[in-house]
Amino acid sequence: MEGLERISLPGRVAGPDEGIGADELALAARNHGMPLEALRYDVTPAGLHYLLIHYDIPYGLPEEWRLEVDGPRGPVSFDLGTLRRFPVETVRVTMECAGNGRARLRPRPVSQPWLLEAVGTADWTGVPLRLVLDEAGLTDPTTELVFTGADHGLERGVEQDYERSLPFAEATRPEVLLAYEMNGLPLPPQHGGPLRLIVPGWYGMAHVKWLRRIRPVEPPFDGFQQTVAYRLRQEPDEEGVPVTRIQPRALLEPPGFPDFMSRTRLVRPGPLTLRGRAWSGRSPLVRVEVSTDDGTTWHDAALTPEDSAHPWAWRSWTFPWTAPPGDHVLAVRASDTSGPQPPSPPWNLGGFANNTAHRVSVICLPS
Ligand SMILES: Nc1nc2c(c(=O)[nH]1)N[C@H]1C(S)=C(S)[C@@H](COP(=O)(O)O)O[C@H]1N2
Ligand SMILES: [Mo]
Repeated sequence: MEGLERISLPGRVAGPDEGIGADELALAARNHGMPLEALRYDVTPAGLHYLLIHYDIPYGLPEEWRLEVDGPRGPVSFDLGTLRRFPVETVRVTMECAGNGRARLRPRPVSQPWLLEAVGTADWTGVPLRLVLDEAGLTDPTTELVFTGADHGLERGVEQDYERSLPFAEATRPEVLLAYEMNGLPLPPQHGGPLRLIVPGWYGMAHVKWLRRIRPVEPPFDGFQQTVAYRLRQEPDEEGVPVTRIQPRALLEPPGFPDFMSRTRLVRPGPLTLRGRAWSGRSPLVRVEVSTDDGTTWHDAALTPEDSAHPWAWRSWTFPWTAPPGDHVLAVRASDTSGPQPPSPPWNLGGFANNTAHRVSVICLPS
């Protein structure tokens, strides 16, 4: 096979005994996850927040950055100084990659091999998108808006700029931001600096980084990241269902201390507090349940009430456990008003939205 053909193959699933390959390792080393002990922070320090970058991080100086908006009277260009003069909003958002949980699927879709660490919560500061759309005269509710990043690459044989669209009604929700700060500092290059889109409640792919252009189109937008990638499908030729909002999930902050290689958790016998975070971008959380017997019995955890100041951020939960010596599998699952996390992984070709319960093996040492 010629080189270009070889790198232009469609997505595939791994064979029954196929381990993570060098290509997946290369992606995993570029796109790091949030170490789960960082679930302890309300706001994830920027360096611990997960990263997902399809192509290269584009080089862009804040003072030279321009956002082009294709308004009905022609293109309008905004520099960062102009964007900073709009009303400023800060929104605390839990962001999760749609591929989180992919590496646990069988068969395993070959791509960025996330276990469960593709999540983070940050304070994003910027201008509500609808104010900028208004200023540019983009007010037609029948349109879809296309957001283009400055990054460029080849993906399954298609050369492209990273582009995603949102229906007008979603794009103009008050919490959608053009963000130029993360956790109170200028947006770092790896997180989309100087300027990115933030779409609270949606999986990561919607939050276009290095945003350089917004244009209206008549729906449906048929870009690669909209119609080829980020669809739930069982077969390659299916139209599929678009990936949109974040499904409910709870994660356990790893208790005790780890074994270096296996990451198995070790705890000492006696009372301890299990703790973690839970979130959903689909509807409000109603409960978090914990199992200390690998999902045979479930018990309600104490879930902190929703903080009205931060409706898009994860919530904490705790559960008291008296660990007896021996081997245990702990599990945790969240429910929102649309239902619980599913008992078995929802398989699809892209490996998206696998939100089965988090299971953690724990060895409780002899007393
Ligand atoms: N321009 C651009 N935007 C992008 C991406 C990208 O590769 N290019 N990756 C998307 C995906 S898949 C995710 S999960 C989030 C990750 O954001 P983070 O790296 O700041 O955590 O960015 C999204 N925005
Ligand atoms: Mo993602």
